[in-house]
Amino acid sequence: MQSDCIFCKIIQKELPADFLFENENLVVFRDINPKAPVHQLIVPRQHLRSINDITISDGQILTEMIFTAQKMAVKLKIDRSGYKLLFNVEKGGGQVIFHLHLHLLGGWK
Ligand code: DGP
Repeated sequence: MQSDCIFCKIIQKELPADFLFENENLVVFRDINPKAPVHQLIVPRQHLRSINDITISDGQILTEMIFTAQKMAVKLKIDRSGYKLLFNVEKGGGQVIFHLHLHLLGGWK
């Protein structure tokens, strides 16, 4: 938990969010500013700043984030029509919240 991190506060339920899934390792909630009909964020409970900060020891959580995205896509029935998974990395890569998260985007007609 990092005290000035919005996503840490959402994970701790100190700030509201529309939760879609959670377990002991990660949470999924709706993006407040959706860029697609489906726009969810898959967020590890552990505070990691960005993809730059991960090491081989974080492999398990990264794998779980991707499998969770796959599972959410099936649940939403967008798995066959298709979707995007996106990590923005640091300011130049469009990252504005510096707590690692995977965007799940889809649902276009
Ligand atoms: P990124 O640019 O990759 O750091 O994406 C951050 C996303 O987080 C952006 O699409 C908007 C979303 N977001 C920012 N603040 C909040 C919030 O307080 N609640 C929710 N649900 N989403 C947020």
